[in-house]
Amino acid sequence: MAILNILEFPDERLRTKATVVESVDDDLRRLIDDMFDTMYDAPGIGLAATQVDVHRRVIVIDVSEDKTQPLVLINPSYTPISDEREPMQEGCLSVPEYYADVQRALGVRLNALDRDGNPYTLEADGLLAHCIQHECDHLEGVLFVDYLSPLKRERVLKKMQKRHRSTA
Ligand code: GNR
Ligand code: NI
Repeated sequence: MAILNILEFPDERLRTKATVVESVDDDLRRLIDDMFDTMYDAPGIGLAATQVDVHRRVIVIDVSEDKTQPLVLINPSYTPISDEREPMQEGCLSVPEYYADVQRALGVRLNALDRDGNPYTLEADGLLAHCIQHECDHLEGVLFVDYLSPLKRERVLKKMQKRHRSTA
């Protein structure tokens, strides 16, 4: 059990593209347990390995209010269920204290491996669908602030630079 350090924007390591997990073993399960500890401690509803500087395709999610729906996504991929999109206010543990509306697919069909390495499929909408897309973006080095207008992104950058000056 360990709380891992979460990288913060504009740390360039958040731009790393994660590599495919070849074997789901005890070492990986230890990482997953630490990621859950880190996510619940933060607190957040999802965490991608990229955010803790591990560049492998691993995500943990729990959108429940009482920590009862832990989801493990290894080598995830998804397809939108329809062309419908919806905006939702998003935040990110790597961009603390900043929230903005992001348009994403309303529903997605997810394919991934669970913590035993078994494949599963899941259909999601609402918050879970947004979270899946947000976390899969992290594995590609993409952050939700990338979808904002240049002006808004510049404001986020300034805010984060100020934060890092005062907490360094
Ligand atoms: O805690 C989080 N909340 C959230 C809200 C709306 C859409 C996505 C998220 S994910 C975020 C945690 C995080 O940064 N995961 O990468
Ligand atoms: Ni995030």
